[in-house]
Amino acid sequence: MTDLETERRAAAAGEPPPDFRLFIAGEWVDGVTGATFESVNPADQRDVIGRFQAGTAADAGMAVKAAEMAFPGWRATPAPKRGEILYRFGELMARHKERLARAMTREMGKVLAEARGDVQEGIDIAFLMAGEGRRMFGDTVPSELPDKWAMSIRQPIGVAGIITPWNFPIAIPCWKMMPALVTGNTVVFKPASDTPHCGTLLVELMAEAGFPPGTVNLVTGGGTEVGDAIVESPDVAVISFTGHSSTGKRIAERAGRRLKRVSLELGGKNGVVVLRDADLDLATDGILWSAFGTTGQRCTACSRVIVERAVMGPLLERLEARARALRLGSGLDETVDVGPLINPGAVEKVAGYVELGRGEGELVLGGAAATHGDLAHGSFFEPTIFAGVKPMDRIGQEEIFGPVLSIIPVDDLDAAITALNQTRYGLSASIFTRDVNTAFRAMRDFETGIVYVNAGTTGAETHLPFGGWKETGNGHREAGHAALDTYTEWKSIYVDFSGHLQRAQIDNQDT
Ligand code: UN1
Repeated sequence: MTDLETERRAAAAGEPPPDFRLFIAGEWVDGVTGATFESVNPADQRDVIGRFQAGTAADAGMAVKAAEMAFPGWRATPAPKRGEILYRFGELMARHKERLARAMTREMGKVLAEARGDVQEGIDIAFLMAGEGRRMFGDTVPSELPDKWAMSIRQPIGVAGIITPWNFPIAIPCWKMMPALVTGNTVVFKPASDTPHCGTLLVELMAEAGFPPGTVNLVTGGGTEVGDAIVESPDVAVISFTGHSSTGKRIAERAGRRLKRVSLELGGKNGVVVLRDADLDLATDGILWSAFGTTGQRCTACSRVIVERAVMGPLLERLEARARALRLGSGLDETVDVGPLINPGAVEKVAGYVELGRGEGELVLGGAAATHGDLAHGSFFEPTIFAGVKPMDRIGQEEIFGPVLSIIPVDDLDAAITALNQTRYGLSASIFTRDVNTAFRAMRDFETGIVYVNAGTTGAETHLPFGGWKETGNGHREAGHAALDTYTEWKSIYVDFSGHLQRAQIDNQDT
């Protein structure tokens, strides 16, 4: 029997849910108040996963202190040695992949295949960043003066505050913590309140991998208690946050007052453009996967299809038939296509957008919470499609974060590019076309951080930069080498071995 089955059986037998603790300075400890909150399975609210410490500012303060104390030792550890611990952590995640994936599906709801992908993304970034321990390239350049050396190196900033969302509860914390740690920063990690179990399991493995006490600290609890304390702490040098735009803006304002570095990964309103020459079956596959995978709860989810009128009918027909056939249910059942939304509040929010959408487009599929049979115990919502949406309609503009797709008809490629860019977000976009010239125009003109050609809007790999333009973020990137920029300061170093004073820009000029 897996751990998960044992836990679920215990829960069903009425045993109290297990208690989990904070991880500070290498010890598992209770929060100062002893107050707890529960994490429940979104596919079945009766299944309580555990009780977690409702951390406070005091707990966050202790975690920051521990991270501060650990910083000098970790910073002084050679980067390749730090990288070895990341490798061990990646290997541990690989060994525990199935257990982590099942725990994720139970706590967050995404179907198992996707949960395995989420864990894999964590493994991938751990290995990528482990390698950075032996790279972390700077520049060595010729000096303009004789007998002088010029180079740049990266150095860690200090304590990194890592505040993560529930939709990728393993991958995103790894995206942030791996580059932070390999570059020599120490970490205070606050996982989303909907997925504290995933965060805890991750930190358990990090401790096992051998990160020294205090390098990684976990504080569960609410955003206004723990998150704000981390953001406000003068001893936290850099914040990395993924989540709602409104929260991101608040964090940026507060951190800005302290000139604290902040990396924000916020909303998206990702569009797929389908042109008249597209392979419509392929486009249908790509759109379905991007719109209804993870129940639409990806920052990269496709929520707009911008289609040339000439092929709107046949595309819509395909989408509707395929979306109608999607099976809803617990993601632990391998035959299920679409899991639940994260919680009842999300169902309400999505339902609100559907009401709004009724006045803007034509509802062609779904539109309601799914409550038949066992689904009544969870937060399920039917895959929903609106046709005839105009680019500036609210359902065509606002991030819904649920299984709601808007079809926006346009006349031609120019109109498609205009509509695609007519949003305040800019995370990912895709185009389906067989014309290479058209594909290159889209690659050049889409105002997004990620562009796909003949694929959906999801599926970024960990070794290229991930992030968006405009209000999707504030210019930083996760993943790839670009992630290192968030967690390091550049130091440019000049060594003069001429034995006399040489003045740059002056002594090597004739006048
Ligand atoms: C997110 O939704 O915040 O490209 C991350 C993707 C995934 C990551 C999504 N690799 O959809």
